[in-house]
Amino acid sequence: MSDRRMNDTRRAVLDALGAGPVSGPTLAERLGISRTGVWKHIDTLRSAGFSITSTDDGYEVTGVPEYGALAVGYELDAPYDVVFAETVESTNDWARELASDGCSAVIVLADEQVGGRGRLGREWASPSGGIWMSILFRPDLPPARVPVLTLGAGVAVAEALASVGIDAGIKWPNDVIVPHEDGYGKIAGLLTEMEGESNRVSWVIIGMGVNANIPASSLPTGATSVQELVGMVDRRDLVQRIVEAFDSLRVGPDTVVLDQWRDWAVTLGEAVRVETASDVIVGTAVDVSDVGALRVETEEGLVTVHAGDCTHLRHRPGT
Ligand code: BT5
Repeated sequence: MSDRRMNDTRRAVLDALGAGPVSGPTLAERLGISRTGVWKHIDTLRSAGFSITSTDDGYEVTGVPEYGALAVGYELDAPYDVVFAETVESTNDWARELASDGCSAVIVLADEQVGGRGRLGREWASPSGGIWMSILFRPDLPPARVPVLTLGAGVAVAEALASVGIDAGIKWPNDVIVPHEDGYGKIAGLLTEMEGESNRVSWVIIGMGVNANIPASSLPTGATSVQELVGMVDRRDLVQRIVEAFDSLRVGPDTVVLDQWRDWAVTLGEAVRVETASDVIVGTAVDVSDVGALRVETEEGLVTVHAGDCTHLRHRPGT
């Protein structure tokens, strides 16, 4: 059996187990494999960290591994394959390789990145314990609408962080931050990459870096982490929440994404300074446009900014 078919069958075994206890013969019949084949898959899943007990009603999952491809894929309510490695250069780079191999709908995860990237080639610190994830998919969209996907990803991350008790907000365009009295800490960042032609995207990769189970002392100044704020979390649960929330936003109307983004945004209403490739814009951020651009009220009138680095003038990072 090819590795791919073997993996597909293993996932099918897990899917069947996720629905409740199921007997060996039923599994064998459903999946079109022998009873020895079922037993081998169960054995492999046990070696991968799943606790599977044999009850009178059949096999039952009683424990899931802490993290990894099978753990995240188990009971994930979104249509993605999951791949995982302990250490990679960058999950976005790995996702790009998968995209050039023709793959789609893949979640790429790593425990540690040694060449994590931010925007404009900046370094992204990615020690072990974080959520370093790239979601690869092929939406039927013009490139102009891709920035709205980034906003949706920010909403998904902020919502997931709220579920563990973190009061996060989104700083346009791609930072998830935790405001405090006289500044803010950056807890997550997003890096969206795409390939396509003027009217249609070929693939999109949304890179998400969430400082999860990492002490703030291992992160750059101005950064904070889940561990620092609320203690260690279940990364599997957090990843599943992020992916499920992101996926339901991305298949829905842009207006819903934009409205939810407005609810999470801490940039709107703030005095901001936005550095673009060619300009510096200072004023009050008043809204986002229907393609996710920031509208800034300046002394010269309303300016729409599509890309740039935004600083909130009242709250500076790490201060
Ligand atoms: C970002 O860039 O915020 C995008 C970060 C995306 C990281 C993910 S992890 C999975 C995927 N694979 C990758 O290789 N990347 C993506 P930007 O807005 O340019 O912010 C970068 C700046 O944030 C740096 O210059 C530092 O000042 C700061 N920084 C670096 N590492 C950080 C961290 N772990 N937490 C908070 N801030 C950090």
